[in-house]
Amino acid sequence: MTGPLSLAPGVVLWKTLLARAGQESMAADIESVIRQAPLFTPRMPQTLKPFSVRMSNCGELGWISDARGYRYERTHPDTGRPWPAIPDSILSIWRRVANTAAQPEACLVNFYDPVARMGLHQDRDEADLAAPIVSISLGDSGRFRFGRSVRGGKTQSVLLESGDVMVFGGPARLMFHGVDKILPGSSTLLPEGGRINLTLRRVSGPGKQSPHGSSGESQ
Ligand code: MD3
Ligand code: FE
Repeated sequence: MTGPLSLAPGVVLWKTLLARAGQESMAADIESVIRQAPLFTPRMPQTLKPFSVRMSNCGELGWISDARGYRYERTHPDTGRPWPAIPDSILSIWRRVANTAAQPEACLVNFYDPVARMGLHQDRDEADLAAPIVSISLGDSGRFRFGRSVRGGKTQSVLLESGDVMVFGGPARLMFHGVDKILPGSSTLLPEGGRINLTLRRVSGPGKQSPHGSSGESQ
């Protein structure tokens, strides 16, 4: 681990923040999450076109996309059960890099097979744009592209490898970003291959310090 690299204002990359043993135990934790909350195939709201990435979630809120739009829900779209808790191995990465006292409310689990990709988009379904987004990569490497806050702005690309952690905050929070390609066979972490990306987010507006027996305020 070489310390944080600043790639652009608000964009920080921690190469190999997780060494192999840490990657292995986090992969086992994610396997358990996926047993409780199976991967589903999200669809574009208007066209119903399936995403090539399959998804699950842990945390109080999970991101889903279907005919009714992009949104956060407390339960799994197929099982109807609440999402499993965010494993401690993942929360401890947030505490190390997010630089905020707030806890993440949502952890999106993206699974990329060798031909999956994610087109350039912004993450703007969250009321709290003050908190950063933290992204953890496991398994095969992915070519990640990010750019300006407007479509058509310049972009740069970076290879995200297993154990890398990225933080996007402040001026980078509404940047366009996506995953151009997966490099099959580039990691031995996941027995069946593929790439897992974990995206940790705050969702509720600032000041809504999630549950712990809170007064029950809602958005
Ligand atoms: C930059 N996932 O799930 S995570 C997503 O690798 C998503 O699976 C990608 O984009 C993946 O929405 C990239 C890194 C990421 C997440 C949020 C961002 C980068 C970001 C928000 C603003 C700028
Ligand atoms: Fe995104």
